[in-house]
Amino acid sequence: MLERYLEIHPEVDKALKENRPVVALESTIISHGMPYPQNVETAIKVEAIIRQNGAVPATIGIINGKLKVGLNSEEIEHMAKSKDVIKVSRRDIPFVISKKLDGATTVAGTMIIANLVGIKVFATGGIGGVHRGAENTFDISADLKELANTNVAVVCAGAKSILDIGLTLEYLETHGVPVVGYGTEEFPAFYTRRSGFKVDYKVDSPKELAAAIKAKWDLNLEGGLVIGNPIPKEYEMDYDIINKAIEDALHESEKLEIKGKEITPFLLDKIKSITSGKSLESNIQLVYNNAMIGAKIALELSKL
Ligand code: PSU
Ligand code: MN
Repeated sequence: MLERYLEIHPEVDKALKENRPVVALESTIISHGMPYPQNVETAIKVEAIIRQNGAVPATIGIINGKLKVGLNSEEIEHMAKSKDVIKVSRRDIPFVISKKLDGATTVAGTMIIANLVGIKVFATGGIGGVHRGAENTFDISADLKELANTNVAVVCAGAKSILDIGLTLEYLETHGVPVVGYGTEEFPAFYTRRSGFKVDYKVDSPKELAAAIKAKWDLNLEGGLVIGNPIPKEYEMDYDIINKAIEDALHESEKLEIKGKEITPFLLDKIKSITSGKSLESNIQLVYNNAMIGAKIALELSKL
């Protein structure tokens, strides 16, 4: 029945059948998270990093209504260039299928499709969360509810302060989603290694993490995990500079009344302009770092 909707790349399919490590990657980061051509370059290099670390990459997206697990390089190029690719979260999937559209999957969308085919580890940049001012706007990313329900471990560089990091962590706590620090006691804030908020557990090796992930799902403790992997020191941004840029970008979005799914892409683009591209360079580097750790976790999990 699922075959009707899914197209799994032969290399990914083979790896899954042989229980070899596979790492899922999202496509919203390509189509709505970074400009062309840095988006394609990043997407291609991320796949190479995953291979170098012993796993098979599976970039996930929707092409012509088919759920694709493992986009090829032309498909990645298409996601990166086309203006007609829809940002796809949970609610969008049925309609992008029925209307045979192209869709770039968010963290939530990617988790759903990864879970359908049994991919357990997913590497990305940052997760969506509770937006600042959510007490008025109700803007809480569907990524959080997906993390509550869907069994995929998400390696990210934390949450940006375009979000309310404290409320995001509260939401995850309520829904029983473990928030783990990879080599850190503090939840990272994407562009910076520190956020001022503690993680639930610090882990120091992929092996230790794999054991916890296995225990969680062996016991049917449904849902994902957030693995916060701080940006490497050399690419970290200055705390005050990035937070000023974020404040300015937020002001601009309020002035222009940007809402709903447009807001995260709008803010990312604004922050990039305000920092003259520095935030983009940091963003790219933290994704590489997450791909490496994601591959190592997938490798350890495949041994258990
Ligand atoms: N954060 C980033 N880059 C991104 C996103 C978030 O630094 O590209 C994307 C991810 O796909 C994430 C989505 O799942 O934005 C969240 O969007 P929303 O807040 O509309 O749920
Ligand atoms: Mn939202």
